Amino acid sequence: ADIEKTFIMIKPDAVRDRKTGLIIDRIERCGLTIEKMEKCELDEDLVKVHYAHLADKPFFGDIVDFMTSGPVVKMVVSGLSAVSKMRTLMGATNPLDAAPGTIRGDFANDVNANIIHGSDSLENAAIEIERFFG
Ligand code: DAT
Ligand code: MG
Repeated sequence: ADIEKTFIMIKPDAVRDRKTGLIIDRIERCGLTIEKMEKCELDEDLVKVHYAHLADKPFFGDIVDFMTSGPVVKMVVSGLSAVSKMRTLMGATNPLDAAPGTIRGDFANDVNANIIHGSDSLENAAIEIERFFG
């Protein structure tokens, strides 16, 4: 396994509900390292670029509204197989399908407001780190 960097974002629902610390604890317990972290608000254009792969879906407007509804905490997380390890730790996109013990399985109730984002490939991780941290 290689040391990788991935882009993680704690979404507005989790920040609002003060789950940031609990989520960071789970990430660090996996042996992963927080390299960068910043609380910020996203503008609509950035959200639209980030979720461009879903632009033709009927729920695209809901994603944009939700992701601009309050501050997020964006991070660069590093470690062995960080991309796939974070995807496993997060659980399935739809919390109904997310296993207990995963972040979404334990904290999320809504497919749109699903607590956390994590890059889905090493290639996208590099693109997303550049997009959000420049
Ligand atoms: P993931 O966030 O697991 O990478 P994705 O990239 O397919 O999943 O979707 C991005 C976000 O869009 C997801 O975290 C929540 C929202 N979303 C996806 N499918 C949805 C659906 N069927 N209804 C509402 N929101 C959805
Ligand atoms: Mg995705």
